Amino acid sequence: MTMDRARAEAYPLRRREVVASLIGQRTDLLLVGGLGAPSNDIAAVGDRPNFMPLWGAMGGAAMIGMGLALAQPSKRVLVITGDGEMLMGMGALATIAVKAPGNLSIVVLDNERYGETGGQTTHTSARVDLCGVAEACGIRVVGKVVTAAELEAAKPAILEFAGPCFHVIKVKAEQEEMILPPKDGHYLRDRFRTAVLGAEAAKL
Ligand SMILES: Cc1ncc(C[n+]2csc(CCOP(=O)(O)OP(=O)(O)O)c2C)c(N)n1
Ligand SMILES: [Mg+2]
Repeated sequence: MTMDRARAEAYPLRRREVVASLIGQRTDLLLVGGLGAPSNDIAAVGDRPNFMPLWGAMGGAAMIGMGLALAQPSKRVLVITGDGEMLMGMGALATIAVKAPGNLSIVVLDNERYGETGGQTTHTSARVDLCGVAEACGIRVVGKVVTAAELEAAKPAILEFAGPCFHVIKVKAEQEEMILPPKDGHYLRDRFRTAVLGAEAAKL
């Protein structure tokens, strides 16, 4: 198995710009961030009540997004996670395809690395194709993005199309400044529940 270290350094898209261009100042999306860099990317755009960063639960982001999407069918749920995190919970794609929440969209920022722990190459730097896995599972909308033009073209699918939607966005392997979201679990839970349900209902 060849792990290609150099390729990801040459990908044109930069993760911070990708995330900023996807979420902008939107407060209507329910955002789930995979642990580490993807959550930092969202925090760099702006930490908001509609954002649930995961500080652990590696491999669980897509499944947490699925539960949220099923529970809140009138809201768009966007999961932004990393390739290492998605690889760890790949089985989620089968369940997501079968439950098929139309309001769920998953974006994998694929730098072909475990960035957080020192940049070890992941299986996507070799032969593993997460879009192929999602397609084989039967996820309705699947796309791979490498260029800025492809990102623009994919935006309506990522943000609006009836899903489930799954996109792999190849991003340059680079270390960004750490901009950490809040860490306190109780605070994050209460803040997110209030954002989703309103202050009164969130108290129950
Ligand atoms: C179960 C578990 N294993 C390992 C870790 C350590 N860990 C934290 S983040 C991370 C890498 C995440 O890689 P990826 O999802 O690709 O994100 P990137 O930083 O590359 O954007 C690892 C291995 C962990 N937190 N939990
Ligand atoms: Mg990664």
